[in-house]
Amino acid sequence: MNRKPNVAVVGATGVVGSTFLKVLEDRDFPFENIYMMASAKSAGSTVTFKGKEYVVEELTEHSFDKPIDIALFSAGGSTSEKYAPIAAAHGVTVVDNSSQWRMDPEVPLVVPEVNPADIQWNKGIIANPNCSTIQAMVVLKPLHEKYKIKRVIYSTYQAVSGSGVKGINDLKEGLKGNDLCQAYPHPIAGNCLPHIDSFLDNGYTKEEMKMINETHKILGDDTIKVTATTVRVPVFDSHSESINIEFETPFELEDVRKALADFPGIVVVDDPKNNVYPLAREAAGKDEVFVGRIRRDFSVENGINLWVVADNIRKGAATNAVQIAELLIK
Ligand code: 3JN
Repeated sequence: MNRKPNVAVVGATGVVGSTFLKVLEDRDFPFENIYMMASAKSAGSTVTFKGKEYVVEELTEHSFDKPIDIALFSAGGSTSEKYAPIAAAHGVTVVDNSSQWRMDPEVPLVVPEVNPADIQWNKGIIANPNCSTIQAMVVLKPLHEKYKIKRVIYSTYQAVSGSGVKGINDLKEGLKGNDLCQAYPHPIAGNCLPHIDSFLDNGYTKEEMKMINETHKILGDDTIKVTATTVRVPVFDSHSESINIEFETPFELEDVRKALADFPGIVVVDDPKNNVYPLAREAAGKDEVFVGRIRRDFSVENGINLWVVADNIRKGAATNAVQIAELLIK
């Protein structure tokens, strides 16, 4: 594109939407015009972007009649289901943060450090993966290339910001002794809830199945065996993940460490003797994926354990989407 794009932010008032604005500003994303959109409920409110106030427009079937090049959507699955195809039909490229289109074979599912080339076959919609998947992919990709992954076990420790304002309020109030349960069926303060999104007939939660299915699609390899347990913990920002991996081929720990350190978007934080390992509070507000506790799993052949932390609203959502938009305008 040899001019600056016109951009729409759909869901501009939500937790992810407002972080879209922060990330666009931080990365100095070039734009000609920017339009803030949201459902009727939030329309009319204002948001500040680059020091200027914008009135949030109501998202309607006519929102994309004006010339818009890129729309960043984070307004929930049903909004994406209805409006992403309308936008695409108007020539807009939608980067959608919901799960609505992720597993559609016509829709690329992209982590820019991992499978940037998939952007090229988009038909107007590109899906942003689930936050827990994104940070895992950045770490798995260089290792899958080098040693071929046979099996992965994910155990997640997910921040309440992943549940939006209600999750954040439940924890805030809980820490003051008020057991609010607006986002979760149980108090989150003082608890770990092995329950993210709804339960399916197979006993897994939707969040767990998202991690499994999206791993296959992004790495382009359905033969990898994947299982997951996703857990909500009383942490405000950043998802932490214990990732256990079995490789097809033998490895040296030093080579793994180097492959991770050399990969874009990864910071190795691994000096346990000095109490140095990735921490949720330190990852908050950052765009990288932090990995540490890199150690051999002695219980299997070619096994390894990792601790992986990233800001779920930035790299797990807004930053990844803006990076996709950056590739689009390159
Ligand atoms: O719970 C989290 O930490 C992440 C939540 C993600 C989420 C929440 C509601 C709906 C998603 C998602 O991105 O998969 C969705 C959805 O679009 O299905």
